[in-house]
Amino acid sequence: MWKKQNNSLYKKFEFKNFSQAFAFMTRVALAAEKADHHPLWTNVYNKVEIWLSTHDAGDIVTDKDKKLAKEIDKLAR
Ligand code: H2B
Repeated sequence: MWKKQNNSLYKKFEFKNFSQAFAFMTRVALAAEKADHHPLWTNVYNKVEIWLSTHDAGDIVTDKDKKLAKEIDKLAR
């Protein structure tokens, strides 16, 4: 579940290993670039944490974030 955290949508994803986590990040990177909407994220080994907000709108959550969040959920499967 995505949570509201500091004016952003936040979710933590966990994978089997680094390779799976990074493959996921690669898929997200391509989707983000296509949408011109880029995540703030961290990765340590098999964990990826993501925060989505719209800087252009003053660092708040907009429909762009909700849309990308839905897409990211699909890419995590
Ligand atoms: N990503 C996110 N998360 N929010 C934005 O407002 C945003 C972005 N704006 N990626 C885009 C790029 C903008 O800065 C460029 C100039 O298109």
